[in-house]
Amino acid sequence: MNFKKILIPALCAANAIFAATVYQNQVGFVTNGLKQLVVIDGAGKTVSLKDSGGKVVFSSTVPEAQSWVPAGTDGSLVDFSEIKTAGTYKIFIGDEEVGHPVVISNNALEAVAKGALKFFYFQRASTALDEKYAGKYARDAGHPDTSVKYHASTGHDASLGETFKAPKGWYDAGDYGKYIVNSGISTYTLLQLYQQNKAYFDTLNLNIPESGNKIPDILDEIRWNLDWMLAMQDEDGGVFHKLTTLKFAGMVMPSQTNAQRYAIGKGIEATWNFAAVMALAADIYSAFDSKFASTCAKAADKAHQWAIPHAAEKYTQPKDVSTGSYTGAGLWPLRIWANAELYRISQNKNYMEDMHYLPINSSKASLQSWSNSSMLWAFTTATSPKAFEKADVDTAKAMIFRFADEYVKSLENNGFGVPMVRSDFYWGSNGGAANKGMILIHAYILSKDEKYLNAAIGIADYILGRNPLDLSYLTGYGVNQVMNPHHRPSQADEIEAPVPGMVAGGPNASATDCAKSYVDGDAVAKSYYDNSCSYSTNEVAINWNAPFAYLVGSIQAILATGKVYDTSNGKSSASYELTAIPSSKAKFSPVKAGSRLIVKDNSVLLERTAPDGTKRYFNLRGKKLR
Ligand code: 9MR
Repeated sequence: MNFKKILIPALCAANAIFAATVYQNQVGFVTNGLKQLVVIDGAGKTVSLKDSGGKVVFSSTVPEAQSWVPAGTDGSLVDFSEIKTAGTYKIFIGDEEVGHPVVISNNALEAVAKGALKFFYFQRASTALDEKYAGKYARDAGHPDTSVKYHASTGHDASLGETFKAPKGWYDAGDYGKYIVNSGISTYTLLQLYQQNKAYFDTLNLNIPESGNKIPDILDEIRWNLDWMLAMQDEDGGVFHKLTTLKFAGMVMPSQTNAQRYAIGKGIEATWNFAAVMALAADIYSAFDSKFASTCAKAADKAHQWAIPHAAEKYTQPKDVSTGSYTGAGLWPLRIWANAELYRISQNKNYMEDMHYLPINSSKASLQSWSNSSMLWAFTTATSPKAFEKADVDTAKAMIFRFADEYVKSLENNGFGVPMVRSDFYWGSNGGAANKGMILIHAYILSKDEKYLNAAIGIADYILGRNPLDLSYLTGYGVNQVMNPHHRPSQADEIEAPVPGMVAGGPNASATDCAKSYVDGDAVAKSYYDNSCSYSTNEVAINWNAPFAYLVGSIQAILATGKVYDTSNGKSSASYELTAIPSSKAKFSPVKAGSRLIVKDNSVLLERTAPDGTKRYFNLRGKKLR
């Protein structure tokens, strides 16, 4: 028997059990920014970083481990921000090399910011992707959307078989649908990224077909989606909810699908959302294309005119449709957001009046998502103090700091330095994390207090590898990358590596698909499966990439330029004369919130009417009926 053969692997295994582990951002740290890593099982040992010549440039004792509940394991947070020289470093615990190379440079996050933005190019519908821009991911055009039918749910007579054109736009996610509600928040997030970091993005080259046309590439990319959104407005001003097939396509390339595409639904959520986004676009594009900008402003106002008398007309998913529903977005948050954006570009008091049809209450806010836009109202209002009344600006700021302070507080005694809690691990948790980062960046812009910027950096680090799976959730970037996202082109293109620059949805403690057996109640941050069968943990989506691009783009721009958005310039650069029908003149009386007993479907039910007009029914024991 060869004892050596048995002994050596056994010793190595023992070593592996007792060796410390390091989790870290696997992509890079901006030279003048916060730099942290997490050590597991290393308390009391010496952690050091050595430069490429083997010289120790940082050394410290690993502190006591502290808990971070989502990881299910304690960690010791080590801060090596004192290294201010660009380079690539190796991490050692004692004499043992651990973790991954640490890259420090002035533009460490620029590649990921560009990559996350380039994703939107890869998601373009109705065009071929040329090798010049897409490299090996070049593909044929799909979904021209020049012959889109009206589904009966749009209010059009579907039996006439009429079609209309709504090309362009971005595919929503791993599927080929285009959904107004979700593309609206994504577009707004990217517009804000530009608005707040103009100097940086004016010259950032994304290598897209429009590069070099004198318009910043990020705005060219956003325009691709705005053009589609504009085509989704019906003649009466209402906006169709989505443009999809009736069922999801198979796992094929865009050019291989030919099922009929429909405009589906026309509802208040899409219409408010559209109005808000178009109004912000009208401001931003006025500097580059005043005709287009004024088209956006008029479209926003027309949407508003439809919205007021149809304020309770929520989208419901038709029975014959099974693509993403995006139903149930809060109506009050949408309404205040759209009115604020419209007021900001016109100063027309009718919008202000409609924004205040209910008191704006900061305690009603929740983290922004496709289903809740109250923070989008807050971002715009808080950063435009010259455009809004002081009371509203104060409320908006209170909303931002309420969340930002809560996140910063959650970093106390937090072993991973990540401001996320157990309940943050839902479908699209990485998008939620990035959206928290967006709140923190706003708190930083408004206060210049570094604790907010640092907390935001912690979130970027988490997504780029400082997590208990030692995984970079951004395809194409990092040492251990996501390789099998639920993304049709990546699955069908026969290229091993997925399309780069995509943020995977992330751990989901409620996953019920093939990731179910990976759900870990004791370590929710591990409830993830890098397999394309898991749409609930491993799909990609524009509304997750957009806040991630906002987060890393803002951090890079702020640290590299040393400039922070000056909110005293937060007024709109253009002022539009808009019709703005006052809510009082519309044939619509705001509903009174409350409850009453009614007889319905042969039984006595409790009917609850929310302030936005939504009705819900309960039986007398309180069980929700529909
Ligand atoms: O992001 C959406 C998530 O909040 C929902 O829980 C989930 C289930 O309804 O749907 C997600 O959105 C998907 C959409 O319905 C269709 N395109 C892919 C989206 C990302 O998974």
